[in-house]
Amino acid sequence: MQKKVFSRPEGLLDVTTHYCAGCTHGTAHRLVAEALDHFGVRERAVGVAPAGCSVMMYKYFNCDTIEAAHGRALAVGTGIKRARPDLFVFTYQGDGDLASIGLCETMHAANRGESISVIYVNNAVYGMTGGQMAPTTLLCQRTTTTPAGRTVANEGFPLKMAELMANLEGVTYCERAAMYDVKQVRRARKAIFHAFEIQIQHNGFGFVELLSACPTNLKMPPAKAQKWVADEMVKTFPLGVFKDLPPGPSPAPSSAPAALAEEGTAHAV
Ligand SMILES: Cc1ncc(C[n+]2csc(CCOP(=O)(O)OP(=O)(O)O)c2C)c(N)n1
Ligand code: SF4
Repeated sequence: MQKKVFSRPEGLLDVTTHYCAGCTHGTAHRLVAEALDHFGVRERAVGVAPAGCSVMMYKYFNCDTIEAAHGRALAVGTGIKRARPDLFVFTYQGDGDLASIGLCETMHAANRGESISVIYVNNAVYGMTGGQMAPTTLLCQRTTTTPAGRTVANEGFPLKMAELMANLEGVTYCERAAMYDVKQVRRARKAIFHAFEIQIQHNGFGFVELLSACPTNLKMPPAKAQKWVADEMVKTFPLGVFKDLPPGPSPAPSSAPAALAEEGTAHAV
């Protein structure tokens, strides 16, 4: 009998995605779906979708999903997790969504140590809207809004989210991985699995930044775009684990504060 070595995870629906050829959103989706399967949380999982190329992830993931206004995935995720601590909540966000318009929500949810797993796909541009500069655009990188290349004087430095998140006390685990070759995909998979574990076993906030390729807006063929991630992006965004706290008492609120949970004790002010 032939041994089955590759199949579609249950966490992914059997549909064709709209992603461009060589876009690593598809790879990231598969890794998240594998983690949903592995931990058996698919039926109690809620994925919070961003505005961006992955806005239609509800068409691809075989679990409940909800759409947040641009950048507000972690605010929406906080509401879900606090109302229903039994659910498994993950956000899936691009760099424009998480690190630009949603930076405030991102930092505060992390600082509160919400029990949520964050998948942050950093492709150094605004993909969906046609390749404008993102907070993560590299210095000298040409985009439609930095046609001569990003400069420190005009646009400041690329924002390093994994480094920022690691400094927040509420964050339990934070890693930056990539997906430009098989070895890196395996590392990214491990990182996503660990972030899920941090929520499932320790009620903690886990953050995984995934360096990703947007061949369309880089105007490169897929293989060249992957090489660009490996050769150029990694210089600015070094890969590795930035924080991984040992299991301990969770800093995260697991439910609504007791005073508010008891009927009649909450007062309008
Ligand atoms: C309030 C608001 N402002 C702006 C937009 C337009 N918009 C949609 S997606 C996007 C950027 C997405 O870029 P990113 O998060 O990096 O995701 P990618 O498409 O690269 O995966 C912007 C600016 C919007 N939908 N809503
Ligand atoms: S525009 Fe870029 S990020 Fe969006 S689907 Fe295409 S390759 Fe992926």
